[in-house]
Amino acid sequence: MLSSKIEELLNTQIEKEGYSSLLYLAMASWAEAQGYPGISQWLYAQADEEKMHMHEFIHYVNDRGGKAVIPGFKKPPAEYNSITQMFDDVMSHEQFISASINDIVALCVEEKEYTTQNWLQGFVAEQIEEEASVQEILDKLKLVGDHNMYMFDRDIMSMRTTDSDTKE
Ligand code: OFO
Repeated sequence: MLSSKIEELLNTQIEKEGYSSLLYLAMASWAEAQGYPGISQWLYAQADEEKMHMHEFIHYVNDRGGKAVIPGFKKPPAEYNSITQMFDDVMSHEQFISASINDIVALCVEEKEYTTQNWLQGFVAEQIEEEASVQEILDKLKLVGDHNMYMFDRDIMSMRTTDSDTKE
C-alpha cells in the first residue's frame, strides 16, 4: 500500500510523463511540417515512449492500492526557432524529469518504501540513457551547425532505428 505522500508524487509524475509525450508530439509535428522526416520520426517515437511511461505509472499506482488520477495537460509550444533550440529544450525537459524521479526516490528512501524505490530504478536508468542520447544529438548539431541539416536529418533517422532495435 502506498503512503499518501508517495501516491501524490507518483500522480504528479503521471502528469509529467503525459506532458512529456505531448511536448515531443508537438515538436515532432513542427519538425515534420518543416520538412525533417528523420527528426520528426525520432520525436514521434519519443512521444510514444513517454506515453508508455505515463501508462506504467498509472498501472503501478492502481496496482499498489492507490488511485491514479488522469490530469488535464497544458498546451505545449507549437513553434521553435531552430532545431538546436528545440533539442536544447528536450535536454532541459529530460533533466527536469530526472530530477523529479530522483525526488520520488528520495521520498521512498525517507519513508523506507523500498518496493517503489526498486520499481523506480528502471526509470532512473532510462533517464541516464535518454539524457545521453539527447546529448549525442546536441553534439552532432554543434558539428553540423546550421549547414547540412539534410544530412543530419538522415543521420538521426538511423539513430532512432538503431535505438528501438536494441531496446525492448
Ligand atoms: Fe524521459 O522518459 Fe519518461 O521518464
